[in-house]
Amino acid sequence: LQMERTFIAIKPDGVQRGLISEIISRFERKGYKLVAIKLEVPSKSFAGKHYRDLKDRPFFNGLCNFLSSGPVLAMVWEGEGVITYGRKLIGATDPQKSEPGTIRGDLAIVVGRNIIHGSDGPETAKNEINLWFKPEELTSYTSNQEKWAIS
Ligand code: YYY
Ligand code: MG
Repeated sequence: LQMERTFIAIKPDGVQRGLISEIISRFERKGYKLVAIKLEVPSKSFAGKHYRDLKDRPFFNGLCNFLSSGPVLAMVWEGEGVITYGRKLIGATDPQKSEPGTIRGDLAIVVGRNIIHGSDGPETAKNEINLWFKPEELTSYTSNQEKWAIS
């Protein structure tokens, strides 16, 4: 059974605001395993690929400009239920509606600057991991935490 993986990215606003360690720690403390990480400035066309499902939305152009406006911290996290629970950790898309205790609820105010991306399902997780990472950039290792965090 291949353990579930999700694509998580700290957007340029989260990086510029110095929230990298705060955000990583929430996934790390939960018990999830980091299997890939890199900092890069995506091109606008790459941002368009990442958000291709939203290409007909009025905010698409601004969203792609924003994502390509500075460094993005791209990551892959692994663990049981990490796709769905990762979205719970992140909170609702609009930070005005995100619960306190979530990343967006605690750290963001407006939808256009909501600091973090997370895959919304198994298919998008697979596609986004493949878009952002080469297979050899994904590490495979046993975390010594596993026997404590997982039954
Ligand atoms: O997956 P998630 O990031 O929570 O929301 P999506 O509906 O996939 O939208 C992607 C991205 O687009 C969102 O994080 C902010 C931006 N956006 C926006 O600027 N205005 C909206 N009304 C909806 C989304
Ligand atoms: Mg989405």
